[in-house]
Amino acid sequence: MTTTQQPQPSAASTGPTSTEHADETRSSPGLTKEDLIRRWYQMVLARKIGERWFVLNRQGKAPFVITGQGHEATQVGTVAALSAGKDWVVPYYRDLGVALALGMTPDELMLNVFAKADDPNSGGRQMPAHWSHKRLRMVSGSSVVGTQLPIAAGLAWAAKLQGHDAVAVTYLGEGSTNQGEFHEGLNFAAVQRLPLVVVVENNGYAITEIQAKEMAIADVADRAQAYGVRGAVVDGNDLIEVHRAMQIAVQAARRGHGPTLLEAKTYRIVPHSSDDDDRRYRTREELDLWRARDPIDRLRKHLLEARILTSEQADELIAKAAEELRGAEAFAAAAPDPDPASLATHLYADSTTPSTSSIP
Ligand SMILES: Cc1ncc(C[n+]2csc(CCOP(=O)(O)OP(=O)(O)O)c2C)c(N)n1
Ligand SMILES: [Mg+2]
Repeated sequence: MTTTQQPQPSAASTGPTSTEHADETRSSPGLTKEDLIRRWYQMVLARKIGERWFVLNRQGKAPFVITGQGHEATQVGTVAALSAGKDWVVPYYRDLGVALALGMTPDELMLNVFAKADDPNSGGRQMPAHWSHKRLRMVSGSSVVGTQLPIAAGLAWAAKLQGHDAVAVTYLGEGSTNQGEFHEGLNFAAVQRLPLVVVVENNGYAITEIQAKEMAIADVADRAQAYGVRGAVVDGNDLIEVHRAMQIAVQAARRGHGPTLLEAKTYRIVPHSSDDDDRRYRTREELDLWRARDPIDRLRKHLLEARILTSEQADELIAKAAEELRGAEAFAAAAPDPDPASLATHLYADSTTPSTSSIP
């Protein structure tokens, strides 16, 4: 791989400069100091859970894992602009941070990776990271990338028809924006001016393929123009920037101004999944370049410089996250497996004889 093919750090054309990151007054409307601390803690916890999932895989306790280390600012920052439990969320496999920030507990996340009976995502039936949570209005997508777009557009359409104030948000990678469903879903949402926000987590890779091999454009957000919706590019490793852009998109959707295609430039600092060896397609130097732009370190630096947190308090929060994870793992490891007798539950209709009584 040549240097020119490597993904460039942050959104070069639109991303903030490093000087701006040192600005103590940086904030986003609607994010208090307490919110910033809480969201930073969620980023730390999401990172630790993702790291732990990989260890559990290597220990043979989780046959497959897929996580989002590096994407935390995009995932937590977008959720921070949502109304949890009211807005509809259709995530994709990378979105551990979305699930956590929305309200899925560490216990529930660990039940998920161990495929336990009480896993709220699927009762242990789906692969890990195929998110679903009824109370949180998080709707299960499919492993088939891009298919979440029409589902999210449908949810936004239903909310609009029913006169609800809810928006629908869906997440996908940049590679998945080449799928037909992305275009069909976005076009329909644009025509109907649906309350939809499409968040593209652009990490520069679709498994082994770099963006230049996925599409002939630099910014996925340029595709918005073709459908007549707003497009925005944001530095996906900066929680404050992400939140600000997401808040604008969510408000536009709630006010009836239709969809936004929000592209967050970020990077996954782990392999695609536990089945992938990323040393075969990207250099360690490239990884180091992005580790130096770690979204968690970046927000920590801001919190310290703005005197919102001391480094001792930051360390205490990191220790608290480790403790919370340990407790969740112990709880989930001891939880019951699904009853084999329930194997077909939720897979087939309870009755195979269609009732005609309700057909007018
Ligand atoms: C329709 C379809 N084609 C191929 C795959 C295999 N696949 C799973 S993830 C993935 C890469 C998707 O890349 P991107 O959308 O950029 O998301 P990322 O994993 O980088 O976050 C592919 C090709 C799939 N699941 N569905
Ligand atoms: Mg990608």
